[in-house]
Amino acid sequence: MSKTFYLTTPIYYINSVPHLGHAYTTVIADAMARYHRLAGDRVWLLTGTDEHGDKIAQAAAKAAVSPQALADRNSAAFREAWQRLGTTQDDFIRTTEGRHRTVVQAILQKLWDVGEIYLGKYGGHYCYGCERFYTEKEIVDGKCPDHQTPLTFIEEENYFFKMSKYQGWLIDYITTRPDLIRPERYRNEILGFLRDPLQDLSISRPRRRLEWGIPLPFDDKYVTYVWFDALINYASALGWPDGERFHTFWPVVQHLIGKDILKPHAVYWPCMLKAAGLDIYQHLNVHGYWTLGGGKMSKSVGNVVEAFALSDKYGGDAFRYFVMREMTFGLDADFSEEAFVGRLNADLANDLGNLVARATTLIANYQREAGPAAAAGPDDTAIREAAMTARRGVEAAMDEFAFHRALAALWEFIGAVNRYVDSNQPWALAKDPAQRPRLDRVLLTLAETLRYLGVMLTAFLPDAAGKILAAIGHTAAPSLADAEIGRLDRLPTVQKLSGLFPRVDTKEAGAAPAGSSTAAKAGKPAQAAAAEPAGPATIGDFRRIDLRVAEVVAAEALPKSKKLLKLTVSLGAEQRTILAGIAQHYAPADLVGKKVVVVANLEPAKLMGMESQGMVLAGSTDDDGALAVIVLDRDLPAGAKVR
Ligand code: ME8
Repeated sequence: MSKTFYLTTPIYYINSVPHLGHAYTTVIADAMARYHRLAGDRVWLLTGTDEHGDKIAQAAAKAAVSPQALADRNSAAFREAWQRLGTTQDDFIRTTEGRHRTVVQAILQKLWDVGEIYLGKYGGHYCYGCERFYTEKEIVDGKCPDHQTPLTFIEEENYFFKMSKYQGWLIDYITTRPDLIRPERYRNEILGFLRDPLQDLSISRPRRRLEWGIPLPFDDKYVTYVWFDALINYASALGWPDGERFHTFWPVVQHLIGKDILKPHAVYWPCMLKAAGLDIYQHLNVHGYWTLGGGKMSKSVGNVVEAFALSDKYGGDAFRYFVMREMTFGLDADFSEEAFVGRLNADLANDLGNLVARATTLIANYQREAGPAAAAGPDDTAIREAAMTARRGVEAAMDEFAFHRALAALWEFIGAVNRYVDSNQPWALAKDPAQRPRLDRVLLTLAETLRYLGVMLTAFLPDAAGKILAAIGHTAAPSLADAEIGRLDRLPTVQKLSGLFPRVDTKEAGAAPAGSSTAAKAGKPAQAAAAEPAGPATIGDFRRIDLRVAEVVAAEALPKSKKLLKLTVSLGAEQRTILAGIAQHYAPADLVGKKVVVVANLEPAKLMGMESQGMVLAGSTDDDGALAVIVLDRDLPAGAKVR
């Protein structure tokens, strides 16, 4: 049965233009919405812009334009940004729209009528950047803890929402719903905050000080406090109180926010909803902050990564993959172009891109003579099971917004399929007519793997997924129900698909203008520069090194060493023992049968009391320690020279 799913992003302030942080939230919201559509759910994805308040009025004054003109211009910039990133929101709300203003005023009137709002006096330290008062306890060195700018003491008569009376109810509501605010660290943070007495919330600003806002319906000398106005967008966009859309989607509403706006969403908003008689959201999903070189990136500090330049340069899918894979949902992560390119090369170009190129090429090359396939053997069954495991992993991870875990589960599967190709060697099967049915089974398994990946990747890498599905002639709309292996008994016609994610030369990336030399800003040397050899190598230097293809015939872990694996390799005419420092990256069984490249004329070395007679070539990254052994992408006899 299809379910309904309603997800919102924050509505972004239009005093600045979109940056990486905004792009991150919107992209992961988009991936989540796509994922639910793939599962057949009825989905509504909302984003928009937050256009009232001091901050906007001040930015407009500074730019010598009217607040409305600034709002129009910058709201359009957000809209265009999402168009460039290809996100699929169903609605984009602006808080200056009539449909929103009407609802804010109706809710205010309702609360006023039932005595939830009163006129009172308040004096406090106010931050214009945050649009809020700070308590003595929160102030750091007399400054805003967020912006590090001086606060202004303001005393004035204002309207207050009786939030304090909801404290007990709110604590109880959160305590009895363990996954209301998630991940748990943010739930704990809010429960901690609620140990101190909760104050009433000032919900108005006098018009003599601020004109730019929604007038209070019961006193037009005041405009509505911007947070009270903004939060209501989630309901006004659905047509509260009685739109069809409201009835369909409100019962399942989930919010996605960054940790900076936890308090308004976890404290003010549920109290407002309760007072207005609306259901509380199902989940508040909170992500961490992107930093640059460990420092804060948004709001006060201007060093913002050009997310769009990176996305244009390396492709929208690469950008989506990086931000979803790199950040553990809920925690902070550091952004750098090197890490971006590292993941692009390792996970996208190498693991996924190569698999797609290999599988489509093999099928395209051999599909003409295809006949009835042999029955599925243990290897094929293992792939089918790995696919099911990965799908279950994705489903469980996506239930909790754990994008990083969903992708890790899929890449585990991609690794298994790459090993399946290595060990089944379809190119070798093709040489022996008696093996033709087995070859056809391998090709069928690969074709199904491509369909599976094309479907499963739709939410994460929509462009690449579309290309994979097109290459195998899958024209139906992708559906999670098709992410299953073991259904086909005939090969589909497949087009070769190579270069899905071209590798990025890290030398070029280091000097790249896009991302505005994030590495340099972050105070880190570009990786390419650090890896540069002392001087140019001559062809003569290179020829002195005897590189050979070697087949790993046996591999074992050494109980006393965490790092070394003992490999027995065949160079055709001879066998050698090589101790390779790859135990943290490979299980011995993963290597047996692989054709690798070794340095055959390396001076033997004694390690752990054994002689190592050569060296296995592997690529690795300095920063996150990823490592991959170099293997051949086509079969060659052991002992063949590598030049
Ligand atoms: O707060 N890392 O708008 P805003 C990750 N209008 N995400 C980041 C980020 C970073 N460094 N910087 C910003 C507002 N974000 C209010 C919201 S909602 C009713 C009103 C993202 O333009 C993250 O989603 O300051 C954060 O919560 C949001 O942008 C804040 O956007």
